[in-house]
Amino acid sequence: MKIDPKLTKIAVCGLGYVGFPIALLFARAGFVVIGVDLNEQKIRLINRGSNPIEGKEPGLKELIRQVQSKGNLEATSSTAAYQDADFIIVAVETPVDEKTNEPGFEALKSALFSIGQNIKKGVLISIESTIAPGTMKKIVQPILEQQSGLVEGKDFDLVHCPERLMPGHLLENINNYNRVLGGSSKATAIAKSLYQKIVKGQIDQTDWLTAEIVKAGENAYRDVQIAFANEMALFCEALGANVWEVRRLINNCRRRGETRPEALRQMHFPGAGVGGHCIPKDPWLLTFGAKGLIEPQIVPLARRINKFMPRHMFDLLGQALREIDQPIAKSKIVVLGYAYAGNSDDCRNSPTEDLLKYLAPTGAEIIIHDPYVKEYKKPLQTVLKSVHALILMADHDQYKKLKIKNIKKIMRVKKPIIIDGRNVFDKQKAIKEGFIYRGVGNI
Ligand code: SAJ
Repeated sequence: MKIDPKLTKIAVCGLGYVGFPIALLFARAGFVVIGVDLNEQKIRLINRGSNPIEGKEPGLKELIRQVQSKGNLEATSSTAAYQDADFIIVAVETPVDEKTNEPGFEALKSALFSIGQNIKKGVLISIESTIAPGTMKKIVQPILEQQSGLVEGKDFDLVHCPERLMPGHLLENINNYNRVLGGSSKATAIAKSLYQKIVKGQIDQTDWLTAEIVKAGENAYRDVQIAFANEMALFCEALGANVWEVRRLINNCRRRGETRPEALRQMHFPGAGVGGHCIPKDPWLLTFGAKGLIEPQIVPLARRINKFMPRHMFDLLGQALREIDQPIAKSKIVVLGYAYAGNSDDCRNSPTEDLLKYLAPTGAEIIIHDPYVKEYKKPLQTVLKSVHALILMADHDQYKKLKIKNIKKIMRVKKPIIIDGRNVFDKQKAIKEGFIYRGVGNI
């Protein structure tokens, strides 16, 4: 289908780390783009050409400048923006409840109500949010039809094109990653012509349900892979082996008869926990989709193992303190890394938040450091002074550059402790310098 950007209006619902870059890229491609968000502050920032997204995003500032000069992107809180849109892209959050691990889809439903009440015949709507299998059929289509009085497939088209973005690589991901596009053949053909204006990756057409399962499933798969690495770390601790050497040797073996490098096994990294906006949530979206139909085993178990790792860090600390009869209540402990991953400022679902819940009631003096998080940016030299133990939670480059000898000097305690959640420090060097060292999978 031929789409002339100059004559086509796109509305983007939700201007977060998914919607805002998408809006920019379609605007740069020449479309008239109107972004809709509830957050007035974000709207003001975008309309004056500022960047509402925290953290380093290569190319984003330049893209904002290009679009600002073209003047074809506007942000608003008014849902009337949907009225004459030819395409509407929905990129709102789909969190799961901390206690029930179930999604409420409040933001999605509210967006769909507003969109349904304002759409015109002939519009195509693409849901980019990650959703539980069955959501397109059970929630998205019914709300849009009820609110608009239109019939999906006849009066408007509806597709599911799940986002595949990683903070810190947003534009690169949108431009280059392959996409899954679920919907009827007519709808996906139209949507594909639209997405090809900004996506160089392959666009795989399928149905709604398959697209829903693919996105939630690919992240559940990653969570299971990480959980396997974490359980291997627990095996190695119990048996007195070094999981990092075990991992190296496992990954140095190809499947029988294989010669391709990608055939090497890919045991993931054990660590202090699994955070972020996707991996801790998407497995629960997958299981929610099959609720009452099957009793999943591996996916919930992987979540439990990964969720346990911050507790395990706390247990390793307890073991080390007991070894030197240092009461935790009288200890000064520094936590290195508040962000959920190395060299990121993103703190969503950070494993450190779980660790702090275990540390808080002990009475210990807790100091948090993170070079990427405003409130925890203090200089390391001051933070490490007269500290009994350091717990490494995120492998920021700054920590990898630390010299064990210097750390010992600054900590100025007889038997300092290192609890290494990301295999950043060299265990032998640490022990030689007089540290008590406990690494995940290498104690
Ligand atoms: N982690 C481990 N061990 C590993 C890998 C990660 O403990 O071997 C931890 C990290 O420290 C972090 C968490 O898991 O706390 C998540 O890390 P991640 O690298 O998966 O980062 P995310 O959350 O940004 O993952 C996203 C996902 N992309 C989407 O949902 C679209 C994921 O599917 C991608 O595989 C990942 O980006 C990527 O590598 O691109």
